[in-house]
Amino acid sequence: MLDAFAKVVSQADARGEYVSAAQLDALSAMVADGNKRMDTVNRITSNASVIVANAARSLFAEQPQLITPGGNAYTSRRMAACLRDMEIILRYVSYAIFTGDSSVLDDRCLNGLKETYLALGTPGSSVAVGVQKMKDAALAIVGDKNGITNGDCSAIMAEVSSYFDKAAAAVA
Ligand code: PEB
Repeated sequence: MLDAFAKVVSQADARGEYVSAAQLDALSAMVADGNKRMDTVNRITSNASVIVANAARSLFAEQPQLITPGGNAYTSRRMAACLRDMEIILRYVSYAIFTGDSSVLDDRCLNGLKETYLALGTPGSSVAVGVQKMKDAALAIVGDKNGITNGDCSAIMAEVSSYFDKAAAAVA
């Protein structure tokens, strides 16, 4: 599990080189915008249950076969497993945003997840749709200009998108 700094160090070490000026510039920009990152994580974390519940509701409205008899989220046990999975994925995405690196998401959540869904007979493509819906909800909450200092949040929003996209692509 790496963060943005450890990632740069491991790459530099693999080449036997010092951290480059370009890498220092990139990390310096990341530190300068650190409040945006912390606010982003805080907003997603404080709204996690709403993000999960609304994404799941919307997924089941679009794909009602999941919650009809025989469906992959039919009966409370499977519904609970489904909501739990979405919560787990959102939690690892929040860690990736926090550390500025996707390795925690890759190594501890996405690695083998597609194969797990295949083995379970759970449609990974539906999980991917659920993840995309969590992304839309999270971006709306992160980008909400109310109650926060206004600034350019395009870079952190793009980064947030990339982690959700990565999770969706991993299970689709
Ligand atoms: C991954 N999900 C399930 C299981 C595992 C995971 C390992 C099997 C064990 C269990 O049931 O608990 N666990 C989960 C995860 C990590 C982990 C992400 C990462 C660290 O450790 N059903 C649907 C939707 C979808 C869904 C499409 C969006 O209809 C999910 C939610 N996951 C789902 C369901 C099960 C499951 C298990 C329904 C139960 C499957 C079953 O028992 O039939």
